Amino acid sequence: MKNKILLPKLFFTKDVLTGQNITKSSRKLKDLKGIFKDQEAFDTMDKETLVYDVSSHLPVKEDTPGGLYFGVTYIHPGKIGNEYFMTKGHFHAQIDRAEYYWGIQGEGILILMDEDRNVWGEKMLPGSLHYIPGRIAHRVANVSNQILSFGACWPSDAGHNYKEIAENGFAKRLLEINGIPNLI
Ligand code: PAN
Ligand code: ZN
Repeated sequence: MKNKILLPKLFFTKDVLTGQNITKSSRKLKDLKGIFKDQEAFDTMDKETLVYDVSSHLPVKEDTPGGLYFGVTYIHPGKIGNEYFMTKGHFHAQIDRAEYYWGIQGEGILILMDEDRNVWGEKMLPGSLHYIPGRIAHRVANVSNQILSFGACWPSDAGHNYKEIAENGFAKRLLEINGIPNLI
């Protein structure tokens, strides 16, 4: 290693992450039961429909203090009734851990909720940068008719608390009303 100049191990070009040790995961409708409001509309849809996938670089073991993780999420366009395709959403398991998100392609809304269940949204556009402080649950909805891709960087000891959102949801939903996204 000494005095050697190594080739890069990773590339992040446009919204594509390639190189060593990339982990991919996907969420289909069958993985998102109970997340959307319109159960009837959900029941009529093919449960194999891909809603989003994530490419991640996780260079250290989960829970390692001081490390960083990097990921790109791709949310497909679509709706269940009038509710946009979106990520499950979570607080971090270590609730005070923060995160950066940034918009790459497509348009979305970053939906944020504090521990008192106050909810607000931020528009996500190509080039938008979003600092998500600790103690804030986060989820992204795709409001465009193309794939929404966004980057994320978070601490390796943050973890994900999906249970809280699975049980209680967010206090507001992002619904399309007269062709416009509304937090209701
Ligand atoms: C992101 C998310 C990713 C998928 O990397 O994990 O966008 O969303 P869900 O985890 O809510 O399904 C992140 O926030 N990491 O902490
Ligand atoms: Zn997170």
